[in-house]
Amino acid sequence: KPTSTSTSVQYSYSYIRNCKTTTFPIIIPVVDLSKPDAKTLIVNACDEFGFFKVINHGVPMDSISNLESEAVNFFSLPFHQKQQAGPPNPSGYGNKKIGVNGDVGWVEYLHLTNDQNYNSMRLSLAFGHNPHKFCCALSEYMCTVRKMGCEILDLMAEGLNTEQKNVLSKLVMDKESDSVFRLNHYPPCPPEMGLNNNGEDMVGFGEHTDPQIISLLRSNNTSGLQICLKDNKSWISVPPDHNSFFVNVGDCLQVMTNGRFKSVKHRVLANGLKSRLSMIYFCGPPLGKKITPLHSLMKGKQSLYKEFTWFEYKKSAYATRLADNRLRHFERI
Ligand code: GA4
Repeated sequence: KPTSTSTSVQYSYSYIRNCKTTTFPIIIPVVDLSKPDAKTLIVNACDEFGFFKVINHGVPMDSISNLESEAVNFFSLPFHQKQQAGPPNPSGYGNKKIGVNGDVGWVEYLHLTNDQNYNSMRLSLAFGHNPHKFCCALSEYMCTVRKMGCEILDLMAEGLNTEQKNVLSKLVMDKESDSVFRLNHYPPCPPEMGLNNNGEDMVGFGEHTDPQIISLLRSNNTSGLQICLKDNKSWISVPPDHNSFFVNVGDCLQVMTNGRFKSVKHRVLANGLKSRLSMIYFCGPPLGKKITPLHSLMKGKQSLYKEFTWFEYKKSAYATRLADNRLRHFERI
């Protein structure tokens, strides 16, 4: 594997091995949140793909473009200045390294928490002054996107006929909710590095499932995102759409539906020409919340999973590699 000596650290880059793409065209489900059939379409999409696109989402375009331009400014700062934001645990700047167990991608990122004061402190270290504009854009965006996420979760709960409509959204609305936010910047990958000798693409962000309940992704118009189908073999490229949001089912929701919805495996391929900027809000429960299947879905059935709290899941997740199946550890045998 080629290595590079950027910032005096040696990286061993990964290339996409499994490039089997489907021979038949797959249409990614689109849910119009303003239509009465939204709840049914959400449940169908989660059953089929664990993934869907949302239009008429109610997040103002201004709120999106303000944060996008602040993020573009941040990522164009010199490397040493971005590093002043500190390492990404929990809020801070990361470059190429993802997690602490050796995963590497052609990506740099800002990892931010729900705590706006802490985010603001970290960002001011990088800007060397009060990052007022960035912080305002960030908290406005996080607030409106969380609202959209909760609307989606309410529709999902209704579509699943749960006893309480807010059984999922209340976890995200809880002031203790452990939601996180991530800005990923994928710079154009130089042609000599983009493909290896076997013609395999450089990994931007390696394959993984998201740990939380759902993730809400918005990106600029650069391609790269792929999702894996339920056969666990076929990958499909998701055409970018900067006016819409994409929703991923995460591991928590897989457990809360007792395995009915599967968390979607996804990855990002590096792009040789354009940079990709994505902003992802990960809707997470409070740390002490027991993650168990929803009562209304059980009807006397046994849970497929051992009981665990979100804290216990996270503790074990941070010891895994990105591509690992993090729920296996909690499966009942
Ligand atoms: C994947 C989804 C989110 O980006 C993230 C990632 C987290 C991290 O970058 O710190 C993890 C990864 C993600 C799952 C396994 C562990 C933790 C890196 C890693 C190898 C912020 C998250 O919540 O889980």
